[in-house]
Amino acid sequence: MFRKILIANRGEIALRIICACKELGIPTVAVYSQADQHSLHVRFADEAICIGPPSSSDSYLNIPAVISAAEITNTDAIHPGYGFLAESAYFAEVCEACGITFIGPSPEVIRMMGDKDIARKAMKEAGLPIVPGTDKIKGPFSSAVNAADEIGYPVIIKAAAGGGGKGMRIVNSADELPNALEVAQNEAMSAFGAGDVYLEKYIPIARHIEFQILADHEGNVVHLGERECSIQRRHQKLIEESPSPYLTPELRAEVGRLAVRAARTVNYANAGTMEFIFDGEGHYYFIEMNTRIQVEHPVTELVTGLDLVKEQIRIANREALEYTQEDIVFRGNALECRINAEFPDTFFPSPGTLKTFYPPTGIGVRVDTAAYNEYVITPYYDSLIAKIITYGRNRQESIDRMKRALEMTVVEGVQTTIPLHQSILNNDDFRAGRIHTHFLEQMNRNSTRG
Ligand code: MV4
Repeated sequence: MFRKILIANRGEIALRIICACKELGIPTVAVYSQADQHSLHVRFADEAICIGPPSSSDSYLNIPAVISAAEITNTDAIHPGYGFLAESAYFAEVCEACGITFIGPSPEVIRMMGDKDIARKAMKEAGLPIVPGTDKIKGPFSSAVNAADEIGYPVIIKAAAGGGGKGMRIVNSADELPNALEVAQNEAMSAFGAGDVYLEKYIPIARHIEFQILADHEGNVVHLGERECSIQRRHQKLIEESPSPYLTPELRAEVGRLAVRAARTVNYANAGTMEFIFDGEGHYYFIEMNTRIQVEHPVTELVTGLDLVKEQIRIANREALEYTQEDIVFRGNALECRINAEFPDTFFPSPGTLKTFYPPTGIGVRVDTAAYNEYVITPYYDSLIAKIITYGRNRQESIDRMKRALEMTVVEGVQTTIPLHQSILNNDDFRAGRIHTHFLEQMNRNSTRG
């Protein structure tokens, strides 16, 4: 097993990785920015090294600083968590060149999945259905207009280097398309340093459902079912759950089999997620693959009983999966509410000091957080305060537990998403499982109408 693992991250996910390392008996190294010197990941790791000033680009994204911390501490593996360097193929290459194991897939597969247009083609090749669409738009916009006519409006422009909704733009007619393409390319260029965009048919009312897979270096691959992630604001997920109220056991097995086959085709090794759009008429389409551990991984852990972070570490250590698909049992229902420091109406961040922080406890409740009383939410990083995850024998029970858990949560000093979560949990459509990509807009329309 690894001598020592450096955690190239902060906040709740850094603590989550420390939990896994402690249980596996592996010493840990925390890295932290000057803004994070009083953080719990610094306190709970066996060693801690400051890697720079508060801004992410000078610290958590600073590859030479992270690698130096690993060398100084004689670390032989790095876990990147999510965000920051987690999907940097270049960082994975630098780790490899320095003789440090990157706890994630190969640089080649990160690079392939990081280009959404290439990922689409690779997954199509591997047998997954993809949304009708185009390659990267090259040359005059007239060719894009012709392609869009063929696909049929509405179409959606997506940045090839994007993902997670960044740089997306919906286009309803041919006369809007040239201008929208220009704007999208410029946006993509300034956000990602690459202006390439492609088109897909836009599925207006859809469900966003992702499949979790685990794959080792020997070609063993299992799927761990799905997470329903349709409830988002500004393309940030708000609530996730497993299983999806939409999927039958048959459909789950069908899509799961395809996801497993696709992962094997690209020689994937790590935890990974295939995102799909379901159109509500029996069709589903692959849209992108995430090559990291995700924020919402706990709901899958609760319904499968597996520890996904430990599995990532074992896989990176070239151990074989200890189970096959038949051993994976889905039991009960889990729900995750992301508690962010933000204004409930505008979704703008609300940084500040948590004057009181009392997380909920009790049966069926898990809280992943790095917050405490007097913890400061800075404007430098994302505004996540805590993930509250509830588990129940069925969806009704995990919803009931979530409602009481939110009532028994105290966050004073900043505005939070808790009131928004409470209105969602009380919404009849949500409770009936009638959720889709425009659920929040619809809920807000209905409530302002009275
Ligand atoms: C789509 C889509 C409909 N049609 N692609 C959003 C996040 C990114 N990972 C992919 N996303 C979507 N891609 C096609 N071809 C719908 C979404 C989507 C969404 C869109 C608008 C408003 C909310 C949304 C929530 C989840 C997914």
